[in-house]
Amino acid sequence: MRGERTKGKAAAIWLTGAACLGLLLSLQGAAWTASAPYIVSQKGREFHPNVLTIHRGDTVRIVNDDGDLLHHAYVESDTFSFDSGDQLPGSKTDVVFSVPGTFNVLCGIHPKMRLVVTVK
Ligand SMILES: [Cu+2]
Repeated sequence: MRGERTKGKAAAIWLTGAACLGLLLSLQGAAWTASAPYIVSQKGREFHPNVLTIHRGDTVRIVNDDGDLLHHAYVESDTFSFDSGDQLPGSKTDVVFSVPGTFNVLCGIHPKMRLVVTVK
């Protein structure tokens, strides 16, 4: 009798632990989904894609995969500004768009490069 009660308790603790783990994993999954960055390439002196619609708080990861070229992404607007500094070949730059609106991401080195990001 006593032994069975202990067994029941152990099972209850195990189940609670499993439920917590499940909750933790699902929370992590949700966080990962929300923060998974949008990848933008800079190959050929162009942003790919060059038009992007995202949600407020989303991250855009700008990847300089353009051979040995240097890039320098920036945003200049009344409500949101960003400056990557020099983007070395192979480097990745994360931009979190925290403000809704439509923004031009430009390159300080290549004036023809433009990425239009709409933040909802
Ligand atoms: Cu550039």
